Amino acid sequence: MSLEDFAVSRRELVAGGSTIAALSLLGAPGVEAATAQGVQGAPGDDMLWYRQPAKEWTEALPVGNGRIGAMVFGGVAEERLQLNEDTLWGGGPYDPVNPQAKAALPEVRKLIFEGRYDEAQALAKEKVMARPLRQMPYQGLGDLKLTFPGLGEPEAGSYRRELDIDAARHTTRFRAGGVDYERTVVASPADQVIAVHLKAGKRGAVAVDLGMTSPQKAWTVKALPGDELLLAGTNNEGFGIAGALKFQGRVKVIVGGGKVALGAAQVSVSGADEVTILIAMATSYRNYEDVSGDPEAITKGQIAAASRKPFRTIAEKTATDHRAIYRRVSIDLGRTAEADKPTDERIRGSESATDPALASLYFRYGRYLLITSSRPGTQPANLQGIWNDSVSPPWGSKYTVNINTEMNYWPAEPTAMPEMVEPLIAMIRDIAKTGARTAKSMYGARGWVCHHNTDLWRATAPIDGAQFGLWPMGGAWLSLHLWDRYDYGRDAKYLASVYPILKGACEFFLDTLVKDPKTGWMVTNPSLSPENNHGHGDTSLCAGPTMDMQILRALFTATAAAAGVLKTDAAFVTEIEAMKGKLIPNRIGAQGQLMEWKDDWDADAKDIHHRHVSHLFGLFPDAQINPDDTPELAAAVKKSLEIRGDKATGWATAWRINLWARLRDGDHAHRILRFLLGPERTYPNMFDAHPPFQIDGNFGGTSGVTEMLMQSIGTKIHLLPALPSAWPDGSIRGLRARGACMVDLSWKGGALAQARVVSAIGGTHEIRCGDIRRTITFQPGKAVVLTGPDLRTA
Ligand code: FUC
Repeated sequence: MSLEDFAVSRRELVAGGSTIAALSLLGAPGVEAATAQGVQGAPGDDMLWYRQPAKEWTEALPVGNGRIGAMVFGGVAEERLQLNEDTLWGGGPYDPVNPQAKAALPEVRKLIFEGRYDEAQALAKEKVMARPLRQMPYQGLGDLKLTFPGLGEPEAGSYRRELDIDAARHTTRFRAGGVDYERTVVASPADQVIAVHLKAGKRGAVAVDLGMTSPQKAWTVKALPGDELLLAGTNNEGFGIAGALKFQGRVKVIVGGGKVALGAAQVSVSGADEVTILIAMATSYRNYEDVSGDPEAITKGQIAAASRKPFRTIAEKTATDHRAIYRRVSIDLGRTAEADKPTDERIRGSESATDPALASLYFRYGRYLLITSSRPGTQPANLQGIWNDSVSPPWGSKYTVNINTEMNYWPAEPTAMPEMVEPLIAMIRDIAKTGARTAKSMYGARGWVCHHNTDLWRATAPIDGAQFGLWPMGGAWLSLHLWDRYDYGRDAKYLASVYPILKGACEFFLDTLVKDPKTGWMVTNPSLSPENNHGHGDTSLCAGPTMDMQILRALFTATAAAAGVLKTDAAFVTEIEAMKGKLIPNRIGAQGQLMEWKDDWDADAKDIHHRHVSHLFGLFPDAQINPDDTPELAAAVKKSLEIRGDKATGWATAWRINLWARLRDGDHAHRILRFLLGPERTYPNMFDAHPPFQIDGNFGGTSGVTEMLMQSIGTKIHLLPALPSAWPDGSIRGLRARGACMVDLSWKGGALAQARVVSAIGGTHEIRCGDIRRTITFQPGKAVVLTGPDLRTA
């Protein structure tokens, strides 16, 4: 089956009906085997829990079905559910290419080649950057407020709120006035609603008033017959682009016993035994150029369908659908008594206590967060996944594609969540179209381009300051995820469907790479090494930074490999291979570091501890640099990492973990991981702190733990490449490696105990542990068991 077969239109998605069960086959029968095998750790190890309600948003806990989400505060007398729908962004369809850009670019290029970087930046600011200069922000939809009249303080020690990340369920429990209360929240992918259930240990004890508000500018809320509350509005304008979306949040109250009274904008329940609240949300967004959807019809349909099911059915189906993916992987890094403490206390103790299970919880939570923020048919996970209460969130809560969006998807393939990549692939299909317009009108080039950000409307022109935005590599980097999807799953039909996009990404560079007058290498210009001021002038603008060259090598290599699989385009392959040979190679500078730029400027950079480590892309996520094939370059990367230092923003800290893992220094990676999991980089709700909240660090951290335990590079599978001494005994099951492989492993006393590797399609792989290497030819679907650190086969 191909990914194409699963492409779910937004229409089907919002109409409900789960596609996930079928998707478990996606591109890798190996995934199925993992599902059957999945075993979880000790009870409670899949739990975030607290002894007090959330006060701040970063203490509240996220539920989501990929499309709609809620942050649950767990209040006693008042509960707040902060609500999101993933297509509620500012503005409407727009194309921001600056009409003056094409004419101005030759002069910008010339200034850069002449070393007049500040002048190049000034000209780019005036004539090249997008209009508007900013993209549209992702925004909050509203709040559902539940007020519980007459409810007293909980009895001492009785309060607990928890997020069960295995069942995808939030529960608040407490005892007040001698009565036990329990409130449960789930976000259902099958039923496309958020469902809340309120119950009490005494008949008639549930009383609640419901009201709604929105951070949007234009909205109304009213109570409707049928015990409904309707929040309806239009989205905000953004940077001069008029709002073009209608949205609705529809809430239905279903009571067991008791009475319901409707106010103008309030629904009140009294004397009930139990209450179910269903929340549906939708906008009129259909795709980046079509806003003709009908949120009224969608939310009505969803509420009508979900109302026919008891809460328990919705919650159980939510758990089943979630577990079908979540339970493919299990992890055990050891457990101490720390694991019995509330989650916020454990985060506070990350750097002082011995709590290996905190790292496994972070790993599991990363998988939970991707499953709940990116499902087939939804938008990809943005800078905040889908959880955002603001109308002007940091960096617009968009898709920053000079690292952040890519990092979101790093754990998807290795930790067996290939379906979760579908929204990213769908977005790449879109920006290949909008980016073709940008390539043509801005550069006069074939193919397509996306600069360092995109949004719901798939804008691809360069935004923000030229020193951040004038970077033509975002689309090329994203395209590598198209290849990875194939390389892990090996579905040739899918590959054929994305090949034109890979080819288009290459064509853009065949047309725009220019010869560096000093060296003769072919380089990008204008470009930059994200977003690092090189100190020659006050800018980052330059020609041919190392990262661009590395991304292009990876892109040309992947495209040539894809053409090879599809037996197509031999002449084109010759062309890109030839161009690959003209790119600047990775080089070592005067400090022994990997040079970040065409010139040895690393020591001149304005901030030598800069968060971005763009030029180390070649070691991770790519592998063109690695300790086996390019030991000198790997040593240079190490030097660069030492100069940069370990502490950085959340995502940048997470990247460093992956890099040290690729350098096979598990203890160093682990030290950084403990910092990432500590209170400076992790909020009480375990969301990554850039700061502020940015979800990429969660996903980068999940990937980092994976890279410490298993690395899949080409046809090589490296077991325990960077096992830290802090995790002497443990196991991980259900990981995936390239070539439709699945890997289970366990270790004892810091050495491999047993590994089980199976490839759904067969093929030859080098399995490695320490210095021991075995070349094994696998039969499709037949597992090979390797025992002990010397990889004995039976
Ligand atoms: C890049 C980073 C910032 C931030 C933003 C969303 O621009 O340099 O640190 O993560 O993306």
